[in-house]
Amino acid sequence: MPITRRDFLRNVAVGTASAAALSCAPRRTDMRDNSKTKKPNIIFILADDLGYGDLGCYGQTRIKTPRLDQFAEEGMRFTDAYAGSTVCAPSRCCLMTGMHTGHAWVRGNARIPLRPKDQTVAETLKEQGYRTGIVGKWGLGEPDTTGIPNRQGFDYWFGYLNQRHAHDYYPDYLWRNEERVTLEGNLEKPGTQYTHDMFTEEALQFVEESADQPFFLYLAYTIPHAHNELGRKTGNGMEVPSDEPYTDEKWPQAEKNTAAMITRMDRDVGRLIDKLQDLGIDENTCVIFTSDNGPHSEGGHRADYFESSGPLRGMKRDLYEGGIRVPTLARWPGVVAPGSVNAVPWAFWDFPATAAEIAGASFNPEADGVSILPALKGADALDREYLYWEFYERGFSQAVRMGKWKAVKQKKGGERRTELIRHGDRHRRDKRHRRRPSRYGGAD
Ligand SMILES: [Ca+2]
Repeated sequence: MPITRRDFLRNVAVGTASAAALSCAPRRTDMRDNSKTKKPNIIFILADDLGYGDLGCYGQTRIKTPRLDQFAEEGMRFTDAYAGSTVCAPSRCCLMTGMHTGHAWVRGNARIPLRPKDQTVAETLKEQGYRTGIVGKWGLGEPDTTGIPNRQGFDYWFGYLNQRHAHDYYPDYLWRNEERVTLEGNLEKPGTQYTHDMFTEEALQFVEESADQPFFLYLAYTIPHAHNELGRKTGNGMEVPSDEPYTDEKWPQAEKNTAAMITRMDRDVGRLIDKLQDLGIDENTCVIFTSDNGPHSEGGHRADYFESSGPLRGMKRDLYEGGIRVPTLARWPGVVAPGSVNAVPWAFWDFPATAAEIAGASFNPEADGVSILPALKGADALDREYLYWEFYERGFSQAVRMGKWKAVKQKKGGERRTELIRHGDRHRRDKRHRRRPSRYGGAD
């Protein structure tokens, strides 16, 4: 049918309108350009009891972690990054307040809430105009105490307050800000709402809602921590909706589940990176991924089954390297060089000073940490003398790392003894873990 003059003009008008609409639409490149004028976003992703050897990019051969391996290729892999402590609560206190365990308010897994006077990284970032959110496991304040996230600088909070509660991957309730939220699905049919999956959805939503302003997201996953109470009852406390892709492996069920948990988390970290790219804020977002302490032998899982400590001696609750040195990756396109490896020693109490510097501010001058922003940009040394840890379970123990040296003081054979260890030396006498090539970082 021949086109009429009127049709022609209408088509042109629609076309023009469409072109105008298209030119106004926030294309990804425009958003990226705009995003560079904003303060950088910060996302800190914390795994729970993930060992130095649990990721492919740290030498793991059986547990599949393609997205975190890609994360390492696109960013920086630290060989000598340390957790705040060898168990959950003190490690998280160091991360939030910038103090090492010789100064931190929370130094053990007791139910001690943070106080109003404890300055947190979230408070500093909030003062700098950041929207601050935490999703996952907190562990630094029970209900109605001064320690809950909303009273420690977080605008938004969803997850477990209590660490023991966090053992259960299918609980009856969680907390959203100061409100207790019933998980109806788990009440009606136990095993319906897997909290890790809920945390991922919450994190994706938080990022989406915060994309047009600077934000700080602390995503504290509980994978691969054991559900210890379930483990004592059934022998398998490694809770996961599916053991895929390991169903057909000839491994004990708890090990298949452990591997499936880590691979599930790997997938979800990948989804979060994809979300940053889809929103066009990838290049204005610093993402750090790490673990709160070394691997465990709990819930039917054994730390040595997949050699979760890699080449390091010890595991969770040790101040040897396997208890505190953790897999740590940083990704920030345009700032962190892709595929870089950095051996500079740093620890959780450096995070607040780092986040503050990224935001153009400074952190509590009484804190112990220093900013690792120079290391993120490629520096191989930081201006500090030593790193220090102390730990109160199984008797009082201490550790210090200075340059190439590490000392561990602990009770052995009824008396407290100090071992001086040259960093990078192999521990041939320790038969608990087989040796691995040093390219994945030296043994302690
Ligand atoms: Ca932990």
